[in-house]
Amino acid sequence: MSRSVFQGDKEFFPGIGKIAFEGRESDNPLAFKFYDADKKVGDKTMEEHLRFAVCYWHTFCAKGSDPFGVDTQAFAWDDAADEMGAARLKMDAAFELFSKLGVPYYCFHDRDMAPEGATVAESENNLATLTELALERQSATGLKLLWGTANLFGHPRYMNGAATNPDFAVVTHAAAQVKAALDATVTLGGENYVFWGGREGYVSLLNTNTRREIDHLGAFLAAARDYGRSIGFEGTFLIEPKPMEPTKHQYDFDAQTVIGFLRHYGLQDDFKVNVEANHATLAGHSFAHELRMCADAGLLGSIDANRGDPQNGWDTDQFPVDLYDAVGAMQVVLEAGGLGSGGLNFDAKVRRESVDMEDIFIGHIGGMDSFARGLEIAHRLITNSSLVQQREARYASFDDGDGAAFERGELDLAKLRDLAATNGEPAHVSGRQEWYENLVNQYI
Ligand code: XLS
Ligand code: NI
Ligand code: NI
Repeated sequence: MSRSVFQGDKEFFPGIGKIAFEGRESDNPLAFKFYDADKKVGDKTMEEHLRFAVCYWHTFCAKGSDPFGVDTQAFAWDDAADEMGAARLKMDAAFELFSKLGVPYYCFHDRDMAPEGATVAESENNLATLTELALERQSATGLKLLWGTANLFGHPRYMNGAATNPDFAVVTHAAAQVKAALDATVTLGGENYVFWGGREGYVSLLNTNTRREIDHLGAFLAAARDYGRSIGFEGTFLIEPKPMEPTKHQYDFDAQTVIGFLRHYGLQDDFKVNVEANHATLAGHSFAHELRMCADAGLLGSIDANRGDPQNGWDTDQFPVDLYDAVGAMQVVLEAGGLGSGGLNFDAKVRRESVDMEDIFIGHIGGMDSFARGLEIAHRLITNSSLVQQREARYASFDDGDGAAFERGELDLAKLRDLAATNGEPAHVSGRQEWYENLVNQYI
């Protein structure tokens, strides 16, 4: 194992070297079976298509606690004299893991990377100090920042919301955090900046003025956009929809809600959507549905790749291993022309019972292999099968004549009525869902 892949004085994942592609016959759990970074799929390599990122929070901060029990995992990087010392060790561990896994990107919340201080200024200094260190690590390893964000849900001050808090004083603290997190993101060359509004919603209508709260969110995001642009942020702002948890009803419920919100507040030229698989299913949608809604609107920004548990109704944030889902997602991404400046961020954590350090690697390897397969299968499905042509052929009646005139908005309701009367009962045309389903399975 070469020492060049880790950065600090201490190796946090001893015995694990750079993860290599060994192919599907390999029985090495610490090797890729399908993700071969340089392999071409169509005109781009797997690495260029998939743009994988590791998240700081689950991977280096969450230690297996749940509402019923304390941490089950122990991390050597927590073993420091003070919080700033622990934050430095955590960064060493993070860049060691990123490099060994061979992902091109990472993502973080301000508070994952640097501890909150006693004052706004102290918090800003802590983050600026760790940002300098991250910048050094990035230039030493070639790692890049997919997105930064601010944790506007953990501190008790945000219990009634951050940008949508009924108390203006809290809104100003949220703004201070976003300003500092934007500064850090720009310093680190982040390609996107995310807003996930865990507390931006309400628990009871009885004590909530939803109209004012949603207006405040619009004003807050516009201010963040203006500040970001003023300091040279050229990337994409992203909203990450989630219907609930922790707040009972969140204002960024699902993709369609966010798309409508962005257009209503005139934010659609700077903001796109970050779709998380587990949030899609919490909202009663499929992962592919949410991606498709964003792609149709030209607002597909990035992806938080994970999965929920079909029998559980919460954000379990498991590593994505469902091939059918990965194929469905990659089909939408490929048809949309790729992820642009977005990527596939593993917003996922190993289970509370997975307490070995190598489990973190195995989880990520499984997710990367699943999306590599999803990419190859979806690419073949689109280029070799007639799926796309068959789907488009269902709409052929709009391609010319009266159908095309209707699409152009040229036929009024009375004219449409006359066409129905003249042309009689339409033929029953099969939707052939089973044919499509069998085709996908054939390609898998
Ligand atoms: C929580 C969200 C969160 C965002 C970043 O459910 O997924 O992790 O991705 O704030
Ligand atoms: Ni997420
Ligand atoms: Ni989530």
